[in-house]
Amino acid sequence: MDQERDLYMLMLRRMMLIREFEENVKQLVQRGELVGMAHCYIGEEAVAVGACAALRDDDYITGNHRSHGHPISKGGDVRRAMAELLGKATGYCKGKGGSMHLADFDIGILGESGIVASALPVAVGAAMGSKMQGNDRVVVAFFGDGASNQGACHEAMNLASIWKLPVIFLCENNQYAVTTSFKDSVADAMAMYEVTTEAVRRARAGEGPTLIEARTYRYEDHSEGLVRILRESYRSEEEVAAWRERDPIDVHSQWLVEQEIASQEEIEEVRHDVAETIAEALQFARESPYPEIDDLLTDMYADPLPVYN
Ligand SMILES: Cc1ncc(C[n+]2csc(CCOP(=O)(O)OP(=O)(O)O)c2C)c(N)n1
Ligand SMILES: [Mg+2]
Repeated sequence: MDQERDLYMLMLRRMMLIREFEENVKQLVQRGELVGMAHCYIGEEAVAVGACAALRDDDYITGNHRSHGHPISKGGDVRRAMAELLGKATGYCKGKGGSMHLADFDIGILGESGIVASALPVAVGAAMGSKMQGNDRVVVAFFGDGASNQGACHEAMNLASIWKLPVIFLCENNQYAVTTSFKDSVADAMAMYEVTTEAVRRARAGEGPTLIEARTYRYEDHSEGLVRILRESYRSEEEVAAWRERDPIDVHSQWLVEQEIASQEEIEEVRHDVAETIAEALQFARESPYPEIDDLLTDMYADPLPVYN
């Protein structure tokens, strides 16, 4: 029970970490301190946190353009993530990747990409690697409802099925691809944990891939700083408010209290601790140096470059 309690409290903590991290990101964009695009995951936290709770450290994940939450759910370091967003040399990709390129091979975070659906074939490749090496590592590929329309998505799923690869395709159906509605839902963290645990069991047992569709919702605009016409043209304030009523952090907190796993005070302690952790990460990122000009091309190409005849 202690182990289970630790896991459920860790899930709460990680959801809160993502929320606090991105509340800061929103402000950094507004102040012009964070340049470029930043796509927030606020409202969707249960999906990544619940799914990653079912994984081991040496299992893999891939993400997309909306992927601050995925590495945090896998146990990533919020300091290195924040530094990467601010373009600092202490960031996950030494400040050269930014918001859409967080990777940490040590804990199975294979990377993310702003090219919609492009990480699905990468996930299938990693799953093929697991199979060829004879280990039982599974891969979770996070992608959106919009990405499900891309050819690369279907090609990746087809190959994974034919080769019975240990990959879980996790579609985060947040109802919209930018402003295009999917129509018509809720992923709570425990439901995600349970369904992913079963998919992981199947994958490790050699039974092949699973497709999970998590119905979820993003509270924020497609990306920070989006022009007004794109903000207001496709959904109503009432729709957003209705989704906020079933907030994943509130749902999980309530469940913890109802099950007598944690008290309200303990939940508030986690919230307080998370706020301190993120504030400290931001300070770390701000105080970190930018990469040196001499390092511009370091890590960009294979070294040595392969020679093809
Ligand atoms: C191949 C490609 N086409 C179009 C885009 C522009 N684009 C960026 S995000 C996005 C919507 C993706 O929607 P979805 O997969 O549902 O993810 P969400 O943003 O909802 O999390 C589009 C069309 C892109 N980055 N890459
Ligand atoms: Mg979407």
